Amino acid sequence: MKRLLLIFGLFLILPLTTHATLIVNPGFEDQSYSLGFNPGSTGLWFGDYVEFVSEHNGITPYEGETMLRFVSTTTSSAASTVRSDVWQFIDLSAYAPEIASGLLSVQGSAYVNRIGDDLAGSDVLINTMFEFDLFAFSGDFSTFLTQFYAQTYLESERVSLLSSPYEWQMLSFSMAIPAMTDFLAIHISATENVNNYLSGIEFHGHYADAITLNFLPIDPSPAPVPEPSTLLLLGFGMLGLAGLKKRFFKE
Ligand SMILES: [Ca+2]
Ligand SMILES: [Ca+2]
Ligand SMILES: [Ca+2]
Repeated sequence: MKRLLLIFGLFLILPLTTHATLIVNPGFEDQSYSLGFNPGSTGLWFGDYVEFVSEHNGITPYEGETMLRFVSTTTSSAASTVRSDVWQFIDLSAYAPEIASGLLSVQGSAYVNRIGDDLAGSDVLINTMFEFDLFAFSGDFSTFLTQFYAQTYLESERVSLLSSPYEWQMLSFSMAIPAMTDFLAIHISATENVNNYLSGIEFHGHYADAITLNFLPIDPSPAPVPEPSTLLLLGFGMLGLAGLKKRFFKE
């Protein structure tokens, strides 16, 4: 039994260690982009009107030569909504056995930056909000929009930030992958939470770079049952420890 669990454990962890990140083009270095919300492919950024730029408004990419610049809240330069959305689908079919085990978690991180009110011109104030989230879906990614609007996805996790100007700030989350998951959709956005433009350029200097999404393998072997509770804590591993710490000491 012990040996079986060990083999299972290795099987679980081996394919994961070879993947640094699940995101394709994580730093927006490749100009590939699909304008709109039915890209027909995984591993490609898609969504509202954005640009991949080098130095812009005095802000340089967090990493590499280029970064994402949010421009408009829709797929054109004239808009009436409030969020510039960029997505990528992640096909998890290669990890079906591990996902079925229900033991996989992922951790995501993204860097965002923006100009300050000094460059706001007649607008006086610049929008400050960024959001970063992840959705787990069952089924084919062609059902994304239908499922998204019907909120029939399996799980979601969101972090948001009222950002500071001229400073790369990190957003991060972790999420357990539900056992029925077929694909993930990672999403990053800038929101018009201060000035809402109905036409023209909606964001005058809002950027993102270095998006990551990595598996956090959870040790499938059963925790030992020692008497002292401190030893029991060790059995949960680093993830569990961090989670418990948060829960116990945050409030
Ligand atoms: Ca970059
Ligand atoms: Ca939008
Ligand atoms: Ca708008």
